[in-house]
Amino acid sequence: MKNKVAFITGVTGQDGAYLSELLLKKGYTVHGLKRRASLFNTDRVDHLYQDPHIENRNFILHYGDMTDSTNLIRLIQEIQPDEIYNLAAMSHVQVSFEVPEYTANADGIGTLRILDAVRLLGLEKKTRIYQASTSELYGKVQEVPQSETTPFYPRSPYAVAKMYAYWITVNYREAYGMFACNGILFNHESPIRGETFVTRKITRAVSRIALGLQDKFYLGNLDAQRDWGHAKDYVKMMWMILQAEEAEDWVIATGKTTAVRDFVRLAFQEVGISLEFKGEGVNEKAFVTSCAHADYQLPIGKEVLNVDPKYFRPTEVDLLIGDPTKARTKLGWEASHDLASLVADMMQSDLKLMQKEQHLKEGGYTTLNYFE
Ligand code: NDP
Ligand code: GDR
Repeated sequence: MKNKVAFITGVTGQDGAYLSELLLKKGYTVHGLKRRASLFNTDRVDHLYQDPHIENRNFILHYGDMTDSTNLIRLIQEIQPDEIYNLAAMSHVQVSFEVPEYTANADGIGTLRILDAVRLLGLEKKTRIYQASTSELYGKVQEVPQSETTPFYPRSPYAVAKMYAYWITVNYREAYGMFACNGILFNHESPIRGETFVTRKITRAVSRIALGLQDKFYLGNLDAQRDWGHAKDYVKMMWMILQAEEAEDWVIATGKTTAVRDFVRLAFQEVGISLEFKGEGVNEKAFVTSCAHADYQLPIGKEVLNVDPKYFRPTEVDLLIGDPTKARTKLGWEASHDLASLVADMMQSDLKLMQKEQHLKEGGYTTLNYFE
């Protein structure tokens, strides 16, 4: 049987990298869309890279952009994919307030460009499409836990753009009989999560503080509650959604929620450090109360976290908690990581990374100055 062919937009992102690994293991040929950048931007998939001169490559990257219809049409025509995973997006909620029009173009209209390319090329019956939808669609709390039937109330330009993408996917499915599905995924993290999302920001900072490389760090809203899972579990579900008998929309979540403040506590616990939080709102701070690990000793009472209002969003999503019953019962999806193992995985990885930084610093190699 011929290997299946997948096209992944956003292949250089967190999910794109894990999904590529998964599909390659399943014997797929994987084509990925990458953006041209002035520096290499393929760190997360470099281990999958194959020399373009070898024959029968099964991992191939193409230049392109979600804002460029002609590029997307040409690539889909060349690749003739069995499955498209549309993961590319300007995915940072706070940044979307700074670049709302671009976000609408890449995340909203970008999805239309993919769907319409498939239609235009007459691939409606061949190509199955996964759309990376998000729990941000639920926004202002209408009901908890949030399921496939919970009404949407988006609270950021990112979420509004993703709402267009959600409905245009449903519309193309209904109008043209396409196998196009939304995975409404709740937050999922990993050691390769972007450094400016809150979990990775925390695990990086906690590792650096524990190793004496940093004094303290700053966060925004510590009260926000998120349903955090592991990205490795969630990309499995993306694949399962496209193997289902019928094209449908699916919530993927753990069903448990945790406040940002408690994620901070858990990360510090990984290095044996306990904290006490004092004060409220912008005056809240965290202090060290005990250090149980011989390698990570900080002064008792040391201030390690402050709140900086610059990280507050103009409109916030206060509480996300998903109900994954449909995915569990109809597709048999089970997460293999709980929050504790997610935090442990991220902390182990960041501690290793920061230990390298520590060695470089001790050897006098920390500042790379290209102009010297
Ligand atoms: P990342 O931010 O890690 O990756 C986004 C990817 O999209 C990167 O490869 C990025 O390229 C690419 N990209 C951004 N803009 C464009 C563009 N204009 N043209 C082409 N490529 C572009 O996101 P994740 O991997 O975390 O998320 C994957 C998808 O799932 C996103 O659509 C996100 O919105 C959605 N999502 C994520 C959730 C999560 O918790 N992680 C939850 C729910 C939905 P580059 O590397 O060059 O920046
Ligand atoms: P989110 O993730 O907005 O849920 O979107 P993020 O990690 O950015 O924020 C989660 C919550 O933490 C609060 N917060 C901070 N966030 C950041 N980034 N930096 C901070 O310093 C900070 N302090 C507190 C935020 O206010 C928020 O409440 C992610 C993205 O991956 C989206 O693409 C995806 O659709 C959703 O998850 C589901």
